[in-house]
Amino acid sequence: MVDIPARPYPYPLDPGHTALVVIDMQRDFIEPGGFGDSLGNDVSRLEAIIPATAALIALFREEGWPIIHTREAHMPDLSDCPPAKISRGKPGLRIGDTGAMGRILIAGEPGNQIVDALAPIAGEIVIDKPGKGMFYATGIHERLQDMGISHLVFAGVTTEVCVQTSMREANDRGYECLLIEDATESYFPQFKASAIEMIAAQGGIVGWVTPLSELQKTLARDHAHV
Ligand code: C5J
Repeated sequence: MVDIPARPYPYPLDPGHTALVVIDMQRDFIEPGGFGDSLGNDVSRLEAIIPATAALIALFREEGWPIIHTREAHMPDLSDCPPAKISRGKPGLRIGDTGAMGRILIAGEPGNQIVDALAPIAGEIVIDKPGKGMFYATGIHERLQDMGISHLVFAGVTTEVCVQTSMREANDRGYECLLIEDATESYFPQFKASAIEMIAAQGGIVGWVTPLSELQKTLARDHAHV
């Protein structure tokens, strides 16, 4: 185990059994002209975490540890889409409607792709998730179990929706979860701050939280001692 300084107390990272999960870093949430932007959100907040997320991905690639990228994506006929996601939202800007980057949150559409700067490479896992959480209707738990993964490090957007939901799902399934706080973001700063507090509250009721620099420094120090 490698102890990473974190809140509420050091995160016990298990090097051979840890994977990175990058949640929904998709054009439709992050780029000007996409779904998030057309809803009136300030997408520059989300765009700003691309460098930290890229550095986190680079760190896992250097270590040779598994990386999972998720996309919020639905089938073109919406048959896999939970009803609430179809019926709620702004008319004309709902899942399956046509936006500037193709049909909103539909698999294969331009806006549904992961941003170029964080594009997955061969060997990394990419899952399309119809829910907000990464475990609902994806089969990822079984794949992670087969890989011997017990620890998950999280990044991505948005902190209080798909990231927090996925962490809660993971926590209930027994994974030890660490959120990298400068590699996650929300359109609403107060929601990000609250989500982070909730995750680490009550002795880590959902998991741990730390900045990327703590993970980088600790792993570098650990390697220097080998
Ligand atoms: C949302 C997400 N916010 N990826 N999706 O609808 O958090």
